[in-house]
Amino acid sequence: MLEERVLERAPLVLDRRARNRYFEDGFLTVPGYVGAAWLDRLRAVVAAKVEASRALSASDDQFDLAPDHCADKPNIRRLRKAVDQHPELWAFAQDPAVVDLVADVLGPDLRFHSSKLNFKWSDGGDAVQWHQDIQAWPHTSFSVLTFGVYLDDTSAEQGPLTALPGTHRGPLFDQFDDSGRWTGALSARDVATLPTDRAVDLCGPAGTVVLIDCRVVHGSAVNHSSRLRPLFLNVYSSADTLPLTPAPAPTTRTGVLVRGEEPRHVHMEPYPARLPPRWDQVGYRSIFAAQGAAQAVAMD
Ligand SMILES: O=C(O)CCC(=O)C(=O)O
Repeated sequence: MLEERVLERAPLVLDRRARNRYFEDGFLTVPGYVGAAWLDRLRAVVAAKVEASRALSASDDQFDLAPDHCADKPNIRRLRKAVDQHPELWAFAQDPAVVDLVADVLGPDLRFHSSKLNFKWSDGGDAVQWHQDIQAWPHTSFSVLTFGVYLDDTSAEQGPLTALPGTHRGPLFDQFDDSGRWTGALSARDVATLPTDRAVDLCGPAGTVVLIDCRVVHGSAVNHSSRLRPLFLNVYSSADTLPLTPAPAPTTRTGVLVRGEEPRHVHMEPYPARLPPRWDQVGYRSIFAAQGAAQAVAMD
């Protein structure tokens, strides 16, 4: 849905200033939006998944594990396809308060796209390099966002999401290397063109929500603290904005309408959408795995 049309509607939960800020910056932090009852339920899922991961010595369809993961000292990078891994996670993704917030910036008809829970483990959890999301899953328009909720208090030392304001209005950068391999990250050459000194750390107490436009350049630093940084991330689009390619990690809920009505027309915004790899053929584990593999190739 066009931004102008969204702005004609009264917001459900955000005040108008906050909603305008989302459109100006390309992201918004909503401190403590998710309350204690949901946080308890989500943390119980996290605890159960950490226990379950102890039985594994290699990544699988559910868990993306760090190389040093072991039963005694689990180190999960990501719970993949999160809404398929526990009914509570799908219940949260459809909760009316969650969907209201998404509706405030994408409009009344909403579709679910994909889901993950990034752990960013304590004492060295991986950095995520600067990237834009839409290149991994191009859609017919830019009316797509990621809704992230921090399950614990998150400060600058834990490697919070970090975003560059206004970059959703700038170029879409190639996320392939010079040999045509997917890197999932901007090249150093492109990063040098960006005002990284204006980066904003998206921190907040447990329950803080971050909304990230699909084009905004963002990343996160290493977690140098002694605490995990669990962040549950779900992607939604306006219902009239459809994916052009198979999702990197499709869930059984991908494409489900979570609010409103099926549209009659598709919203198309012409833009140079370089096609990502055929994820349905080559597979996709996580941004950590993709960026790590690209770095290993670069160092060869
Ligand atoms: O978990 C993070 O710090 C970054 C997540 C992210 O940007 C992504 O998965 O696309």
